[in-house]
Amino acid sequence: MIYCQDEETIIAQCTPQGKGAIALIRLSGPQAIECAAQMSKLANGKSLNELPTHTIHFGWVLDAQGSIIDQVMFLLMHAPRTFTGQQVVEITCHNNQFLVEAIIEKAIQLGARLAKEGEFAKRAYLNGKIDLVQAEAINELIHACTQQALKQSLAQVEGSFSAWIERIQKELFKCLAFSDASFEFIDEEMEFGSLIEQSIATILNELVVIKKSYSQQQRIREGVRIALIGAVNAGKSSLFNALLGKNRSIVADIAGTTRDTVEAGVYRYGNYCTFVDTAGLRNTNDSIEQEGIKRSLQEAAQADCILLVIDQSRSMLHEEQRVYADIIEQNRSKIIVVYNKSDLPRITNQLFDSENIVYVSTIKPGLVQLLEQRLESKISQLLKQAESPFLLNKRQWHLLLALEQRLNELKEIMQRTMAYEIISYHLKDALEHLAELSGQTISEKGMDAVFREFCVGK
Ligand SMILES: Nc1nc2c(ncn2[C@@H]2O[C@H](COP(=O)(O)OP(=O)(O)OP(=O)(O)O)[C@@H](O)[C@H]2O)c(=O)[nH]1
Ligand SMILES: [Mg+2]
Repeated sequence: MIYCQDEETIIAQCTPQGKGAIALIRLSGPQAIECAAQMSKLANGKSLNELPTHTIHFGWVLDAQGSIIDQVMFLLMHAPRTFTGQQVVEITCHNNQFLVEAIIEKAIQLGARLAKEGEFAKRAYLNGKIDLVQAEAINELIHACTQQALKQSLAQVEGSFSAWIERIQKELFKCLAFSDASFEFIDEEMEFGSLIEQSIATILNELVVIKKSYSQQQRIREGVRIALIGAVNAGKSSLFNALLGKNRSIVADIAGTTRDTVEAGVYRYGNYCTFVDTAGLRNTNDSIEQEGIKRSLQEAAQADCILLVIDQSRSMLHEEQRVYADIIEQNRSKIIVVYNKSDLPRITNQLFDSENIVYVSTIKPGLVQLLEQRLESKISQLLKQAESPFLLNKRQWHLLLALEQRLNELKEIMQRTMAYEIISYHLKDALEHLAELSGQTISEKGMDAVFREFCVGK
């Protein structure tokens, strides 16, 4: 454990900037309490220097002339039982940017410096309060856009992934012990070999499960993307507005009203959903409209879910039928066919399986709700597919791939030879990868790359 005794004292606002009732400012470092003591006056007449740890005090932050900057609460925490493992004072003040800045400025005058991105978490990691995987999970937790991401990142903050790494580490150490022991116990060589092979096979199976859903985890992380596509005038923008509950996109009975994609995000069904309205599909010589249509098709390809909106009150052109059939064919698992304008008599032939069609009308609100129910179940189905024991980031993903590659190599080697020097060498190599995953051996550069992802104040 590296204890950051020589670190400077750092300060930052931990709550987001902007108006609100209160803001939280955190000071961490060897001089944190001294610094807070010098800039404060407490209602109990005492100094923060002389008070016991993990106590809260009402008081004021004072400027150089001794005038009050703000009325605040001080949360006093002595090392090492703090988030960073250092001396920490958290100041809860009124959330006005001038006040927050004046308090931070005062601390800087007294010797603190502004914290960099993720610096508090980095100190927590360096002081052994959390491992790297937990630090990354804290960042995920802050940015979680779906309930599932929140649940999984919270579990990772609590150490679920770290516990998995530790278990695999133990298993590999056990293999290494068998491998090394076989130098001395030649008679047991075969038995040791098969024990190692069994362990490697079990770990590889676990890796397959963890890896399986990685490509779909983006949805868990960032929410789902729902694109509305279809012919001009089908009512895509009307539906987009109805789903959002606000008039975000322009609606008109002029074909080709929407010429570029318009997107808006909302929290719905426990997830962050980005709805994307697109330019209507039709044959046109207008180059701007053509570009819009190209973008619509790109959106459809990228979306997690497509609402193919069809005006059921008019007949469908042959060309249209062909385009829709293609879109459905290519996106079968993620499409919902929406027959809009069902307040009007139905003219369009039922082209598709009836269970895939939802009849809506944007001027009859109850009918949009039917689509919302369908969407909700589609999204939960999509997120279920993406479920995995852990939520991995790119760094962890690449290290797991490297680990898998090494274990596969080892498996192959063991089929050819039982040369234990070689087996031990590969096991040590795999263990090094695991150590890098949990941050036990990560380089300064790698560590900086991890914490740069964090915001200031975390
Ligand atoms: N009767 C009826 N009219 C609708 C309904 N939904 C939309 N409309 C009308 O259909 C016309 C086209 O609606 P938009 O929402 O602009 O259609 P769009 O698909 O976005 O059209 P483009 O942007 O041109 O591709 C407007 O006059 C709407 O008022 C509906 O459910 N019933
Ligand atoms: Mg439109």
